[in-house]
Amino acid sequence: MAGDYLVYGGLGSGSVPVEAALTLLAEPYRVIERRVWEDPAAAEEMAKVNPQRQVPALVLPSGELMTESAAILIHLADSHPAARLAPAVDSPLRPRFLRWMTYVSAQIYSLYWIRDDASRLAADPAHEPILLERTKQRILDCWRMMDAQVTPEGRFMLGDEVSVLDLYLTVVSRWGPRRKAFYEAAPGLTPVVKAVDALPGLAAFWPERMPFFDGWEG
Ligand SMILES: N[C@@H](CCC(=O)N[C@@H](CS)C(=O)NCC(=O)O)C(=O)O
Repeated sequence: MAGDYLVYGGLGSGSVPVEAALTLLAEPYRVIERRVWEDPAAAEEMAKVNPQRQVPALVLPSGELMTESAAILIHLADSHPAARLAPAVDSPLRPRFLRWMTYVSAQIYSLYWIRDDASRLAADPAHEPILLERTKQRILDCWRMMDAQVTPEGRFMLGDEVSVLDLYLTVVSRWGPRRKAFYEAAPGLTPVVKAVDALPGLAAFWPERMPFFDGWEG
Protein backbone atom coordinates (compact mmCIF):
# COMPACT_ATOMS: atom_id res chain seq x y z
CA MET A 1 0.00 0.00 0.00
CA ALA A 2 1.31 3.44 -0.85
CA GLY A 3 2.38 5.63 2.06
CA ASP A 4 4.76 8.40 3.01
CA TYR A 5 8.51 8.07 2.83
CA LEU A 6 10.07 6.57 5.95
CA VAL A 7 13.66 7.52 6.76
CA TYR A 8 15.82 5.59 9.21
CA GLY A 9 18.38 8.15 10.20
CA GLY A 10 20.09 10.16 12.85
CA LEU A 11 20.80 13.74 13.76
CA GLY A 12 23.78 15.04 11.78
CA SER A 13 24.23 11.71 9.98
CA GLY A 14 24.13 10.58 6.36
CA SER A 15 20.35 10.65 6.52
CA VAL A 16 20.46 14.45 6.66
CA PRO A 17 20.96 15.02 2.90
CA VAL A 18 18.14 12.55 2.26
CA GLU A 19 15.85 14.38 4.69
CA ALA A 20 16.93 17.72 3.16
CA ALA A 21 16.02 16.46 -0.32
CA LEU A 22 12.59 15.29 0.88
CA THR A 23 12.11 18.70 2.55
CA LEU A 24 12.94 20.56 -0.67
CA LEU A 25 10.63 18.21 -2.56
CA ALA A 26 7.85 18.93 -0.03
CA GLU A 27 7.27 15.19 0.23
CA PRO A 28 5.74 13.97 3.50
CA TYR A 29 8.17 11.77 5.43
CA ARG A 30 8.77 10.38 8.89
CA VAL A 31 12.12 9.84 10.54
CA ILE A 32 12.87 6.92 12.81
CA GLU A 33 15.89 8.01 14.81
CA ARG A 34 18.58 5.32 14.99
CA ARG A 35 21.90 6.70 16.21
CA VAL A 36 23.60 3.46 15.24
CA TRP A 37 27.17 4.78 15.37
CA GLU A 38 26.97 5.47 19.12
CA ASP A 39 24.18 3.25 20.42
CA PRO A 40 24.51 -0.57 20.22
CA ALA A 41 20.78 -1.02 20.94
CA ALA A 42 19.92 1.24 18.00
CA ALA A 43 22.32 -0.76 15.81
CA GLU A 44 20.57 -4.01 16.85
CA GLU A 45 17.20 -2.49 15.94
CA MET A 46 18.61 -1.21 12.64
CA ALA A 47 19.90 -4.69 11.74
CA LYS A 48 16.26 -5.77 11.39
CA VAL A 49 15.87 -3.26 8.54
CA ASN A 50 19.39 -3.06 7.09
CA PRO A 51 21.75 -5.94 7.90
CA GLN A 52 24.63 -3.46 7.43
CA ARG A 53 23.31 -1.76 10.62
CA GLN A 54 23.68 1.57 8.89
CA VAL A 55 21.61 4.66 8.24
CA PRO A 56 20.32 6.10 6.03
CA ALA A 57 17.73 3.62 4.91
CA LEU A 58 14.65 4.82 3.09
CA VAL A 59 11.36 3.00 2.70
CA LEU A 60 9.73 4.29 -0.47
CA PRO A 61 5.96 4.86 -0.69
CA SER A 62 5.86 1.59 -2.70
CA GLY A 63 7.31 -0.28 0.29
CA GLU A 64 10.68 -0.86 -1.42
CA LEU A 65 13.68 -0.41 0.85
CA MET A 66 16.67 1.60 -0.32
CA THR A 67 20.04 1.90 1.37
CA GLU A 68 23.16 3.75 0.16
CA SER A 69 22.89 7.50 0.44
CA ALA A 70 24.08 8.34 -3.07
CA ALA A 71 21.61 5.92 -4.68
CA ILE A 72 18.79 7.24 -2.51
CA LEU A 73 19.56 10.86 -3.42
CA ILE A 74 19.81 10.09 -7.14
CA HIS A 75 16.54 8.17 -7.00
CA LEU A 76 14.72 10.98 -5.17
CA ALA A 77 15.94 13.52 -7.72
CA ASP A 78 15.16 11.32 -10.73
CA SER A 79 11.69 10.45 -9.50
CA HIS A 80 10.83 14.16 -9.13
CA PRO A 81 12.16 15.63 -12.39
CA ALA A 82 10.10 18.83 -12.08
CA ALA A 83 12.05 19.77 -8.94
CA ARG A 84 15.31 19.74 -10.92
CA LEU A 85 17.43 18.36 -8.07
CA ALA A 86 19.64 16.53 -10.60
CA PRO A 87 20.53 16.94 -14.27
CA ALA A 88 18.35 14.83 -16.54
CA VAL A 89 19.73 11.56 -17.91
CA ASP A 90 20.46 13.19 -21.28
CA SER A 91 21.96 16.40 -19.81
CA PRO A 92 25.63 17.08 -20.57
CA LEU A 93 26.05 17.63 -16.82
CA ARG A 94 24.82 14.14 -15.95
CA PRO A 95 28.24 12.39 -16.14
CA ARG A 96 29.74 15.03 -13.84
CA PHE A 97 26.82 14.66 -11.45
CA LEU A 98 27.18 10.87 -11.28
CA ARG A 99 30.95 11.06 -10.97
CA TRP A 100 30.94 13.35 -7.93
CA MET A 101 27.96 11.71 -6.24
CA THR A 102 29.85 8.42 -6.35
CA TYR A 103 33.13 10.07 -5.36
CA VAL A 104 31.66 11.60 -2.20
CA SER A 105 30.11 8.26 -1.30
CA ALA A 106 32.95 5.89 -2.17
CA GLN A 107 36.08 7.93 -1.58
CA ILE A 108 35.03 10.01 1.42
CA TYR A 109 31.89 8.79 3.22
CA SER A 110 33.17 5.20 3.35
CA LEU A 111 36.15 6.31 5.48
CA TYR A 112 33.77 7.10 8.34
CA TRP A 113 33.27 3.36 8.86
CA ILE A 114 36.80 3.47 10.26
CA ARG A 115 36.60 6.90 11.88
CA ASP A 116 33.39 6.10 13.79
CA ASP A 117 35.11 3.13 15.47
CA ALA A 118 38.81 2.84 14.72
CA SER A 119 38.98 -0.41 16.72
CA ARG A 120 37.38 -2.04 13.67
CA LEU A 121 40.75 -1.96 11.93
CA ALA A 122 43.29 -1.22 14.67
CA ALA A 123 45.16 -4.30 15.87
CA ASP A 124 46.03 -2.42 19.05
CA PRO A 125 44.25 0.50 20.76
CA ALA A 126 47.47 2.48 20.39
CA HIS A 127 46.98 2.37 16.61
CA GLU A 128 43.58 4.05 16.74
CA PRO A 129 44.83 7.67 16.83
CA ILE A 130 47.08 6.84 13.86
CA LEU A 131 44.11 5.56 11.86
CA LEU A 132 42.13 8.68 12.79
CA GLU A 133 44.95 10.95 11.67
CA ARG A 134 45.54 9.05 8.42
CA THR A 135 41.88 8.94 7.49
CA LYS A 136 41.64 12.65 8.27
CA GLN A 137 44.51 13.36 5.91
CA ARG A 138 42.95 11.10 3.26
CA ILE A 139 39.63 12.95 3.52
CA LEU A 140 41.37 16.30 3.13
CA ASP A 141 43.34 14.97 0.14
CA CYS A 142 40.07 13.80 -1.43
CA TRP A 143 38.52 17.26 -0.96
CA ARG A 144 41.67 18.83 -2.46
CA MET A 145 41.49 16.51 -5.49
CA MET A 146 37.81 17.23 -5.99
CA ASP A 147 38.42 20.97 -5.71
CA ALA A 148 41.20 20.76 -8.29
CA GLN A 149 39.06 18.89 -10.81
CA VAL A 150 35.64 20.47 -10.70
CA THR A 151 34.58 24.09 -10.76
CA PRO A 152 31.06 25.05 -9.71
CA GLU A 153 28.96 26.01 -12.73
CA GLY A 154 27.22 28.77 -10.80
CA ARG A 155 26.07 29.32 -7.23
CA PHE A 156 25.92 25.54 -6.90
CA MET A 157 27.99 22.67 -8.32
CA LEU A 158 25.94 22.24 -11.48
CA GLY A 159 24.52 25.73 -12.01
CA ASP A 160 22.35 28.20 -10.19
CA GLU A 161 19.87 25.56 -9.04
CA VAL A 162 20.59 23.42 -6.02
CA SER A 163 21.03 19.70 -6.66
CA VAL A 164 21.27 16.65 -4.42
CA LEU A 165 25.03 16.74 -5.08
CA ASP A 166 25.15 20.10 -3.27
CA LEU A 167 23.16 18.68 -0.34
CA TYR A 168 25.48 15.68 -0.13
CA LEU A 169 28.66 17.76 -0.31
CA THR A 170 27.35 20.19 2.29
CA VAL A 171 26.56 17.54 4.89
CA VAL A 172 29.64 15.35 4.40
CA SER A 173 31.91 18.43 4.53
CA ARG A 174 30.56 19.14 8.03
CA TRP A 175 31.86 15.88 9.49
CA GLY A 176 35.33 15.63 11.03
CA PRO A 177 37.78 17.20 10.25
CA ARG A 178 34.92 19.69 9.89
CA ARG A 179 34.38 22.80 7.90
CA LYS A 180 37.38 25.01 8.58
CA ALA A 181 39.65 22.25 7.30
CA PHE A 182 37.32 21.78 4.31
CA TYR A 183 37.39 25.51 3.48
CA GLU A 184 41.19 25.35 3.41
CA ALA A 185 41.32 22.15 1.33
CA ALA A 186 38.56 23.11 -1.09
CA PRO A 187 38.34 26.90 -1.50
CA GLY A 188 36.58 26.55 -4.86
CA LEU A 189 33.79 24.41 -3.37
CA THR A 190 33.42 26.57 -0.26
CA PRO A 191 30.89 29.09 -1.70
CA VAL A 192 28.66 26.16 -2.68
CA VAL A 193 28.44 24.66 0.80
CA LYS A 194 27.93 28.10 2.31
CA ALA A 195 25.08 28.73 -0.14
CA VAL A 196 23.45 25.44 0.89
CA ASP A 197 23.92 26.28 4.61
CA ALA A 198 22.00 29.50 3.88
CA LEU A 199 19.35 28.03 1.55
CA PRO A 200 15.98 29.59 2.50
CA GLY A 201 14.16 26.30 1.85
CA LEU A 202 16.28 24.62 4.54
CA ALA A 203 16.29 27.45 7.11
CA ALA A 204 13.97 25.57 9.46
CA PHE A 205 15.50 22.19 8.64
CA TRP A 206 19.13 22.74 9.64
CA PRO A 207 18.49 23.70 13.29
CA GLU A 208 16.40 20.55 13.69
CA ARG A 209 18.62 18.01 11.95
CA MET A 210 22.15 19.43 11.83
CA PRO A 211 22.32 22.49 14.07
CA PHE A 212 24.94 25.17 13.63
CA PHE A 213 26.10 24.89 17.26
CA ASP A 214 28.88 27.07 18.70
CA GLY A 215 32.15 26.05 17.07
CA TRP A 216 30.45 23.81 14.46
CA GLU A 217 32.98 24.76 11.81
CA GLY A 218 35.79 23.24 13.86
N1 LIG B 1 27.57 3.49 2.21
C1 LIG B 1 26.58 3.93 3.17
C2 LIG B 1 27.30 4.35 4.45
C3 LIG B 1 26.33 4.66 5.55
C4 LIG B 1 27.01 4.92 6.88
O1 LIG B 1 28.22 4.68 7.06
N2 LIG B 1 26.23 5.44 7.83
C5 LIG B 1 26.73 5.69 9.16
C6 LIG B 1 26.02 6.89 9.77
S1 LIG B 1 26.42 8.40 8.96
C7 LIG B 1 26.41 4.49 10.00
O2 LIG B 1 25.31 3.98 9.93
N3 LIG B 1 27.40 4.00 10.76
C8 LIG B 1 27.28 2.87 11.59
C9 LIG B 1 28.10 1.69 11.10
O3 LIG B 1 28.67 1.73 10.00
O4 LIG B 1 28.18 0.70 11.83
C10 LIG B 1 25.76 5.07 2.59
O5 LIG B 1 26.28 5.82 1.76
O6 LIG B 1 24.57 5.20 2.94
